[in-house]
Amino acid sequence: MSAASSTKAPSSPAGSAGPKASKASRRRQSDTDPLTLALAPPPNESMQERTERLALAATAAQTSRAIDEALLQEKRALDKKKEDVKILLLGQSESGKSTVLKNFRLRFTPEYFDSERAAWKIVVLLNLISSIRTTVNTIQAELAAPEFTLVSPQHAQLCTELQPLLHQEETLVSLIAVSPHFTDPGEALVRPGGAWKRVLAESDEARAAAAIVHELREEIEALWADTAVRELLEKRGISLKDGGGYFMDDIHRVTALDFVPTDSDILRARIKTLGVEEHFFEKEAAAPGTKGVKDFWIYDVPGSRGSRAAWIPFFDMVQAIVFLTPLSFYEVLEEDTRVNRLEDSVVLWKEICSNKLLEACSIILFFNKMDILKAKLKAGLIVREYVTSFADRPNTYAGATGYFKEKFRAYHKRLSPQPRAFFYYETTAVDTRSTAKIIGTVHEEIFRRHLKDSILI
Ligand SMILES: Nc1nc2c(ncn2[C@@H]2O[C@H](COP(=O)(O)OP(=O)(O)O)[C@@H](O)[C@H]2O)c(=O)[nH]1
Ligand SMILES: [Mg+2]
Repeated sequence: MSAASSTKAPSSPAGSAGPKASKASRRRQSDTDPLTLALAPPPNESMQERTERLALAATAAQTSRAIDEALLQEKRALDKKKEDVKILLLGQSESGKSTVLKNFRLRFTPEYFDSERAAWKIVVLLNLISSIRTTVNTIQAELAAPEFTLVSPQHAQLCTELQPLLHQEETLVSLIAVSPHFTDPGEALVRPGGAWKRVLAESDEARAAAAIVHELREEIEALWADTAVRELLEKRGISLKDGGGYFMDDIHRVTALDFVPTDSDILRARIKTLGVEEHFFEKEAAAPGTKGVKDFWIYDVPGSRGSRAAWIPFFDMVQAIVFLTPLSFYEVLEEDTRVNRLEDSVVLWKEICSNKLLEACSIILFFNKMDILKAKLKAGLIVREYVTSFADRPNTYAGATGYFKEKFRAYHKRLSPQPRAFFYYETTAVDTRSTAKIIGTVHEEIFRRHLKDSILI
């Protein structure tokens, strides 16, 4: 055995250089590495250039840290949002979803509710002006008819005097509306997110409009007190909706310069939002009776037939659905007058109950607008005339609600993919007191369920 063979260096793979040569090639490689080159100081850098370069690098590092921090916070917020309870409000258009949302605000985040009063004051005035516009248009149409009996030239005069109000409405709506193309004359359709509230609360135009409404309060009162005008509206089958009619009965108060809307006013005030609104309920220490309440989210969605596809993306992220239906078996849908309102609600209810994506979701049924049902029954509404299957059951409030409750309960039981509890409440969402109690119970129910589920997981 030769010594040489025992100390022989392991042979290098063909074509490769020895250890010395490989170090040199690594150095050459790093000299040509674009990153190293980009970071290296330029040749012949002066002291001032060096200071500037290092300062720039420090700023870049700081910016990068700030971005990292922002991303981290965003991720934390997202993680928290994932854990927070999320509630979806569902129901056909006009069922009372947005009104229930305001009840949640009033009950759980009263400070937030308070902070919005200045904006809602202007919405109240917009609703009032909208009713005046409807009335003025009806009078003018009557005046233009070949022979008019109900209105006189004095009414024409009153309409002229009220014109400045209608201009104010146009100005305000143009400030906040999504686009004039989406907007009926005078109807503000706003973008979700609530930026419109700041505009209304802070703009000079809004203050000027409030002053003009105040100046014309006597003319508004004269218009509304006129029996011929009332008769005309009735003859034409026009009811002043969207809260406007409600405020017309309270002109003196709402047109005062120092008018601050009450909770009920805010609940009645209406503004239309385009698309889904996400509302975050952050626990407020000052809110009474909110011990143990955690942050949560509510999604308020549009309810008309054409916009229901927008609900689906929310189905696999919410823990609870509050489903609203007025028992308006005596009405048809605004967007499709061939469809009975209650029938539409039942179809929707069946879809929601049977949806697999929602099988783990609590569904809470609100029979809303019960004040209206009570009033209708009192005025002589006969349920059987609209719903033949009601047959000869007692034509009373308890009779009607009991009957429909069992219908909804039966569908819930039969169609739910897995058994779940049936939660049901009769509500009048414009009555803040009774609704506050119900909302408190519903909230507790949802959180109890959620807590149980998280423990199980
Ligand atoms: N009388 C009465 N009106 C209600 C009730 N709930 C809501 N409203 C009114 O019905 C209209 C439609 O309500 P809204 O909450 O906007 O319905 P949404 O389209 O489902 O969001 C508004 O003018 C509300 O003031 C209720 O329980 N009783
Ligand atoms: Mg709504």
